[in-house]
Parts: sequence; structure tokens; C-alpha cells
Amino acid sequence: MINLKKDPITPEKLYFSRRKFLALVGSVGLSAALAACGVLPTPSGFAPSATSEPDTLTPYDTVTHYNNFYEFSLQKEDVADLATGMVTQPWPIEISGLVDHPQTIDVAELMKAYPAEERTYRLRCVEGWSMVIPWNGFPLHKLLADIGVQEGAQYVKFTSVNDPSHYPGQKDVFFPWPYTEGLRLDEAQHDLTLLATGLYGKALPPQDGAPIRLVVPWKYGFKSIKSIIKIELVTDQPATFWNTSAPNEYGFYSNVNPAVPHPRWSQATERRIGELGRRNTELFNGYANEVASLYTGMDLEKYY
Ligand SMILES: Nc1nc2c(c(=O)[nH]1)N[C@H]1C(S)=C(S)[C@@H](COP(=O)(O)O)O[C@H]1N2
Ligand SMILES: [Mo]
Repeated sequence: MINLKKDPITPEKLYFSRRKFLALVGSVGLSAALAACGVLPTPSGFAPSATSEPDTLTPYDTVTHYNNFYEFSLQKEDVADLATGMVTQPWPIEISGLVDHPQTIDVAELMKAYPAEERTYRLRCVEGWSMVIPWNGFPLHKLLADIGVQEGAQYVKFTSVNDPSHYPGQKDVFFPWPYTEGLRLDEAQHDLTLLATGLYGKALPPQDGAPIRLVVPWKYGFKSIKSIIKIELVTDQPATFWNTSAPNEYGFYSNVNPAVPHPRWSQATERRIGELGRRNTELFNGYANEVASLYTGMDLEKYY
């Protein structure tokens, strides 16, 4: 466990050597990857050579220079530069709606209340690429428990920054700013659902959603909303940025599912950034053991 306050700068090397150690003693990640390559069908047609390499961390430099953050730019390589100088302190977050203790609290206070854990997650973008990122943060359920979720709350709605004078991408009137996202309450309460405040043991860089962003590893990357300013407990399924922009392309659930193609792209395979071939995409991004029970009896093609 990494406490960001005590250890703000942990060299990447430490993570790589620790990773190697975990692999030697048989980490969950490694055994899961090996099991998967035993059961996956042989890639057909469009998949040149789906690799079954175990997960390795995506280098820090890649994680911080290949970003989707439309508030800044649609160009992934441009976001890091444009986000330099983003002011992330102070950063009050409004927590409201159907809660016992509505309040506005600064991220610094949240970080004191909930010491950061290290969680390495695969991130699968709907565009067909993926990364493996060591996040630091705390599970959302801890905050929800303390804030007191009231009877009747069924969804959690998240809202990002909203200020076209600071975020040039917000001048693009095509999009329904601010960026919003939502989770069903049980998804929000799942232990995998993280509020991330760091990566690689360092404070979250602006381009990755400083100072606090969501990470929901079994869903497409766009559910992992960056630079959150509001968390609301609501009764009705909230409108989301992508579902509002293109409802036929982006559903509310957005669970990673190789069997349900996006209208413009197959989702069967993915390119792990830094690798040559393509990998087979796994149902729920490989987290089925943990989350499949949330969707028992649901038609995943209808609720895409
Ligand atoms: N506010 C906001 N959050 C966002 C986005 C965005 O444009 N704005 N892009 C999403 C998409 S499409 C992806 S794939 C991930 C990318 O996170 P990363 O740049 O840290 O890898 O952030 C998600 N969160
Ligand atoms: Mo994405």
C-alpha cells in the first residue's frame, strides 16, 4: 500500500521489480493470463496473431502521453502539453443528492481520510487499444459508506470540470459539456471501482484526470471520468456524455464485451499499447470472476 502523503515519488523501477517478484511467486495477474490463453478460441480472420503474453505495466511515459481528455483536445498526443499548468489545488468536490451527509470537501481532505492503495488495472478503450496502469487511490464504496447512501438512491452520477476559458476542448459545441458519467449503485459499490488520485506512486498528472478520477476496470475507458467536481446519488439513470452524444454507439453500461461490436469497430481484439500483435479482448476486460454476478439475467447485447 502506498501512502501518497508519505511517499510522493516512488521510482517506476520499484514497480517493475516488484512486479517481477509477484510474477515469480505466481501473481493473480499472471495465472489469470495463463488460464485465459488456454480457453480462448484461436483468433480468426481479422485477428493477425492474438498474443497471450502476461500483463506488463505500460510505461509511465506512455500512460501520460497518450490520453483521451476531450476537454483539452481530441488528439491523444497533444493532451499532456495542453494540460500543463492545469490548476488542481484547491479542488472542492460536491457530494450531494440522496445522502445523509451532503457536503463539499476538498480532494486533500479525502486523501487524508482514505489513504491510497495501489491497484494495477487493465484499461480498455472503446477505440481498440489498452494499457496496464498502476493506480493509487481508494475504493469509492468507502466514501459512499461514510456519506450515507439514502433509501431510493439507485445510481451515482459524476460530473467533470466545466469551464471553456480553461479547457479549450469545451469550446466544441458539438459535445454535451460538462462530461458526465454514471454507475448503477451496486457497480459504484463494487470493490474494484476506484477513485484514483495517483499513478505509479505519483500524484495524478493533469492529463490523466488530476486531481481525482474514477477507474472502473471492467468497463470501456470512457466510463472512467476524469477531474471530478461532483458526485451525486440519484434515483434515475443519469444521462452520460457519450450516451448523449451517440446513443446507438455508447450505452449506459459499456461493459467490455468482445461479442458486442461497436457499430464502427469490432471489439473482439485490442492492441496493447507497446505490443506488436493484437490480443483477444476478454469479457468484462478479464474481470468476469469479480463482476459477472452484477449482470446475472441481463441481456448484455441490449444493455450494452
Ligand atoms: N472528463 C473526461 N474524462 C474522460 C475522458 C474525457 O475526454 N474527459 N476520456 C475517457 C476515455 S475515452 C478514456 S479511454 C480514458 C483515458 O484515460 P487515460 O488518458 O488516463 O488513459 O479517460 C476517460 N475519461
Ligand atoms: Mo476511450
